[in-house]
Amino acid sequence: MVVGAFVLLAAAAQLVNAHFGIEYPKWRADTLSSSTNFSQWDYPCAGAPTLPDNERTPWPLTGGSVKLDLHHKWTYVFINLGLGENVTNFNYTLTPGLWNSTGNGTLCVQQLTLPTNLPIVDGSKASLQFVTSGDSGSALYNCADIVFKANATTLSSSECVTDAGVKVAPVVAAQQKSGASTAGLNKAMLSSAAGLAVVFAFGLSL
Ligand SMILES: [Cu+2]
Repeated sequence: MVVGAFVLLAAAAQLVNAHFGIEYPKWRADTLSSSTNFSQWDYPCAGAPTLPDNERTPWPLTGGSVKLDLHHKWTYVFINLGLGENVTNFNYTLTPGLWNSTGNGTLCVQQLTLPTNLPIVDGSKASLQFVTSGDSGSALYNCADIVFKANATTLSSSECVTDAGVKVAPVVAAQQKSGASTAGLNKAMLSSAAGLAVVFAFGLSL
């Protein structure tokens, strides 16, 4: 029984630290590391400062790749873009409709679509804000700094692989051109995640 209690405690401790990581573009800091004071609960970027220019990831002017390491059983994901050297306002969304991601593991999207008429040129600096939110409604934050480059490329399809168990779908269907919006809820969203919490806790401890 002592061992059992220990496993439960260890699982609970890991749940607190699970959250998510950014594998691409290079994130500002490893906010999962217990050797730093960054907290993914902190808006807008987990307390991590902007990277120096030579560490910004080059991104194509038509949109680049993102690769996340999701540790939760399911989560809503949204990615915002802010333009400039030292972004405080992430006012462009790159995930219209909001993503519902199920299954934990690697989620890779080879090319995110940029908003139309985005005022960027070769060399424009920008930052990406990654937000995930679960059933409690609280959000987790991480950021990555990029520079738009005419000669930048996306990850290749062999570099950008989503784990078999990970699925993603927009929560709200894209707006129709007629102006009538179809607010369709994703099927996966309707299934309750509450029953999975215990399974998830033990899954993490393995
Ligand atoms: Cu977590």
